[in-house]
Amino acid sequence: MEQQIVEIDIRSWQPQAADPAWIAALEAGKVLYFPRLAFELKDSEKRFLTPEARDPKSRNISLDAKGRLKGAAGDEAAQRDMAAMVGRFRAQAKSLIDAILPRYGDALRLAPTSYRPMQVESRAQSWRADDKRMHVDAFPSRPNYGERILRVFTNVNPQGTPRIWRVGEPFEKVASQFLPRVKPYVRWQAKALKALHVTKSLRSEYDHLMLQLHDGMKSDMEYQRRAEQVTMPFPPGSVWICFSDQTSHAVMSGQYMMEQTLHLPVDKQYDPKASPLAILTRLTGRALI
Ligand SMILES: O=C(O)CCC(=O)C(=O)O
Ligand SMILES: [Fe+2]
Repeated sequence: MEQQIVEIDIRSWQPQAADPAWIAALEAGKVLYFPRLAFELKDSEKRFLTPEARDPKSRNISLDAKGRLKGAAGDEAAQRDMAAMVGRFRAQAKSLIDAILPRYGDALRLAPTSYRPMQVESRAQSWRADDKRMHVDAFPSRPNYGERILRVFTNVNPQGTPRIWRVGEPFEKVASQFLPRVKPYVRWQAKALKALHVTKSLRSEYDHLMLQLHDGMKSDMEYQRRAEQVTMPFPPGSVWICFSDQTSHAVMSGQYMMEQTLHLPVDKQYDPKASPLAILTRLTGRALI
């Protein structure tokens, strides 16, 4: 298989370099990996390196686009300090994206920043929610009509434990295997889901197909074993970026990670033809949004 992970030796969150080869690789669905780019925790923030940082009633800790921290445990002062830590990662992730992908610029829409202090391998989940199975990201309740999901990850584990991912085959290969098996899109069903508030807007055929790929991949254990893939341990002190709606990925183990999600309209990509929307439109031969 063609190399799915591209290593980049920059050490600054505001690098001077923007390399067209990195841009093309990212938009082709590869993972950009920065082995020597660390998100530094202040000494006073190391107290948050415990699963107890999370409110047990929440799945995740996140800082929303308005700067409100959700899902955190602790008193007001602790929550303020945690919001500052997550907010600093947000600023650094954003400055990295701005530096290496200058044309995305103002077209990027900031989504929540998450801090994930839980151990991956000890979490029991339904197959559909289980990110230990390779998948492309697709969200059931929020149709996005082809808008991209760009994510910046960093491992902040203090014990040297890597975050181990599997990275699968290119999107077009995934899509061409699963499209023949997808359930057809039914418009009245999409309307019913909206009326019942299962979705926040009408689920487009694109969104339907992306969910079918997500579910098709995760529910097929034979595919999980047999599909071409590489296992990649991301060590603490490293960063990796991918379009998670395009890159087939799974997380196998690890603990303490931060992640920034950004959304990008397809037409603001350097090469919109590389997008899942363009690929699925070409493979199905019809308009999907
Ligand atoms: O926890 C991780 O490292 C990644 C999980 C995942 O699949 C995702 O965030 O989309
Ligand atoms: Fe994912």
